[in-house]
Amino acid sequence: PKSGYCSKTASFHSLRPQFNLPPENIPLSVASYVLALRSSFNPDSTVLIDSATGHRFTYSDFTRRVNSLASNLHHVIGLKKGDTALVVSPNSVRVPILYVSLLSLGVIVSPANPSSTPSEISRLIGLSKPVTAFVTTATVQNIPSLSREPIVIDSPEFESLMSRPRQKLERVRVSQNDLAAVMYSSGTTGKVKAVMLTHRNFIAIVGSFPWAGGTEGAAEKVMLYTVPYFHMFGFFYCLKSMALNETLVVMERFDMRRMLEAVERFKVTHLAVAPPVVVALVKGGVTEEFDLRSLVGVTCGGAPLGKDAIEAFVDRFPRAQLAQGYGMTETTGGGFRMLSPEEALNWGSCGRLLGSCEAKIVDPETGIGLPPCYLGDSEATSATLVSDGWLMTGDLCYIDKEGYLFVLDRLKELIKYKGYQVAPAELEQLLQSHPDIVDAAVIPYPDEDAGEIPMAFVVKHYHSNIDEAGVKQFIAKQVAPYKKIRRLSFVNSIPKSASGKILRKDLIKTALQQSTL
Ligand code: 4UU
Repeated sequence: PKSGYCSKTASFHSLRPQFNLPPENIPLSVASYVLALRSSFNPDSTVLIDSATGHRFTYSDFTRRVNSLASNLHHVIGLKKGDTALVVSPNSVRVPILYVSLLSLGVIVSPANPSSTPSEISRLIGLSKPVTAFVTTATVQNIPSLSREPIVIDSPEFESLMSRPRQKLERVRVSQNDLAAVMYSSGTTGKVKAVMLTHRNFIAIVGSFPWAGGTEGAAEKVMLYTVPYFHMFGFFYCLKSMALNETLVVMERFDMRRMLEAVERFKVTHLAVAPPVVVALVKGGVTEEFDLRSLVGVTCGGAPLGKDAIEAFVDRFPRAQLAQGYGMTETTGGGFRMLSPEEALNWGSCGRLLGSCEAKIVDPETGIGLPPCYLGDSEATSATLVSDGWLMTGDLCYIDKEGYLFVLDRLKELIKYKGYQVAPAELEQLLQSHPDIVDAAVIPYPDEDAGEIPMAFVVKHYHSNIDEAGVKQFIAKQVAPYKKIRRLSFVNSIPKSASGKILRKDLIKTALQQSTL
């Protein structure tokens, strides 16, 4: 059938050409896989451009640094296969070089948000048990002591680790089923979890871009990703760009004006962004000051993109294709994407299944597989569960007859602030730790710029005179800025189900009613 739906298994198969994974028993790290694909292209092609300095790294510069760094990390620093390394850095040209080096050694990469507080980092370390951390001069003070000293990557010492190998490195045998990365996600419930992803997971995702290893579509693509490389979207996109002969323009911190300057200066052809950047691009006149004619594609994902933003974008940038992608940390970023101009015309959808993926739409209450076009039950509860090898996304979706995915709602307890995950349960626990707070609930509140902001409902002690600013500050001191509580309402009680579960949908309704009064 057109949609790829198979009634026998109640699952959807990709409509794209099937991608053949390398045989499982061949040792292959995703680093070797990426470099092998790239090596079929011109060695003088540019892999990275530092947007701040304009410095370019050709493929030969890049591989020289990767090899030198890998050798020194092994021989000088003592990292070895199976070790885990935390990486706490904003985007920089050093990050992709570090990722590929670590992956080639079989060292497990564990990237964390550089805006995390020391207590947040400690929690992550408790899960992933890294032997060392790669940090920057700005993040080093947030790292508790580990068995090895942290390595500061914006330092002259790191530069020298990248520039000369002390000793030749024997090729490390990495099996495809070895862990490549441990990334953090709250999944469908509140607690942060360490997601284990193998080299084969990444090979399957990178290799399922249809032009992998071929020349078609690989010409002269200049990419700029505002999405952070520590998040799955940015992480696997870096690997994909390195593999597919693309040039990656690297910007340390998002700034609209600097991004547009970089598009003009480096003739950027594609952007990968979260929805707030699309909203900002169509708002305000700043885009008019720049020559953006090089731009032919914008990929957006990580959170829902509103219909208004899509229409305004198509109006403002008629030459640029706006393509959506849907994925999760738990799926190695895999899932649904738009990969052609024809697919991108399907506004509001997230595209079609990647060649290496399969999907099932199940009734959230019964778990029974549903055919195309069925809409689920929005009253249902969500639970993360992996049964029969399937991963529960916690999203309310349907797939239409042409195989396009539409995301209607999120059933799981997750707030997406500018595409970043904020777990309500984490904030609720912090709120409840305040001596003046009796009970609390946190919900996503719609916001034009951020998509959603964390909003708290707080029941305070009858004798307490703590105010809104006091509560907000109490939380702000303990969490990364993107998790801050940005809206708050004091209430007498938190609505709960008979089993004690917070009735979030009721609170969301209350919040929206309050705002329209
Ligand atoms: C509505 O956000 C991500 C991954 C994003 C991604 C990956 C590959 C984007 C484009 C791409 O090509 O991962 P997490 O783990 O931070 O969050 C996953 C959740 C999903 O379950 C869903 O609720 O983020 C939400 N989400 C989306 N929602 C992700 N993409 C979309 C989307 N529309 N396009």
